[in-house]
Amino acid sequence: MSSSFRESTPEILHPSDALLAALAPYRRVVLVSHVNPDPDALASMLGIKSMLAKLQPDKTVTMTVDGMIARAENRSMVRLIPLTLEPVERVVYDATTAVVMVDSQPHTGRRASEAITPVAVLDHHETGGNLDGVAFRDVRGEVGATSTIVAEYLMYQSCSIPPRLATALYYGIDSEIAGFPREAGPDDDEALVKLFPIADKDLLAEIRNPKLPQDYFATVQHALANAFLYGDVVVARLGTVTQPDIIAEMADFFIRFDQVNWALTIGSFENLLKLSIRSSELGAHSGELLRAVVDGYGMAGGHDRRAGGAIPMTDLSEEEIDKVLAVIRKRLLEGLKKADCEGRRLLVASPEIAAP
Ligand SMILES: [Mn+2]
Repeated sequence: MSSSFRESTPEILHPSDALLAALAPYRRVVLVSHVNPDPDALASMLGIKSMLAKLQPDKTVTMTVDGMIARAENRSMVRLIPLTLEPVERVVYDATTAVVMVDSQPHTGRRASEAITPVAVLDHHETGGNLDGVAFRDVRGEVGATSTIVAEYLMYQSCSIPPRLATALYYGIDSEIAGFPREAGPDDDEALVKLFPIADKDLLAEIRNPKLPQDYFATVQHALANAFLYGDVVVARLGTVTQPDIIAEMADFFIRFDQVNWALTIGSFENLLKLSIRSSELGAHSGELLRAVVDGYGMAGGHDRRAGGAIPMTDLSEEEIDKVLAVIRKRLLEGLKKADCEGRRLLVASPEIAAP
């Protein structure tokens, strides 16, 4: 295809060509994602960096971390791939810097700062952000992972995908669509099939099975002791957690209970009350439900079967937090038409056996 043909018919440009064109005038690229990035966000950044290293090699490309790498699997991914990440608050921007946002959109409450408008946004979340002023957008709600989009770019651009990059992208997709029912499409499956033969399977196994800190088990204990059932809805309070991703992890845990179709977990981390919701049904519209539940208090968004939200609680006393949580539970149960369900503990306290 000649370049003049491309220029005269921009509508047939592959999105990767359009992204490269949008980034061409800049000397530096800063890759950003959502707070506490997950494997999909991390792999997407690595994939874009790799594509630019081949096709626009004069650029300096920086991958960033907003918040922390929290979950043990994500920490092992960063250590083992390995990934070099700059804390996003330390990055200095100038006129030659293009920000590329992956796995998130501006103004969705999922970033520490919205000060810089990205030149490009690649995402698969159904929760729309504010894309005003964003020159390049590739947002595909039907795709299960942003890494799928990035893998497609690399393959379309004939960029080599070495084993470690393939491992990262494979895990980015697989970890994102691992639940049941699957929120994935044919594009995700095609990417997985193409990446798996190249991926380092031993590295993948090591990333998936990291050692867990004691805090992890303490949170599990706290969650089990403070889980309540309302019909087929389980609501679990996790108290104050030492890493924020465990709130979603515990929602994934509780949704597997065979008596529930909905799980909501709530924990405090730093100055936020964080919520995570799961449904075991397709067509559940979890993101919309959670947005309605936290309306007026905070923000939420996500996918059909899973969503997350956060409520700032800097100025709230314990009493006020309890009041907010009571409203949240009431709204959730009303939204799910379970308002008349009597709450009961998931488990009775288990007796402690004398130490041997
Ligand atoms: Mn994602």
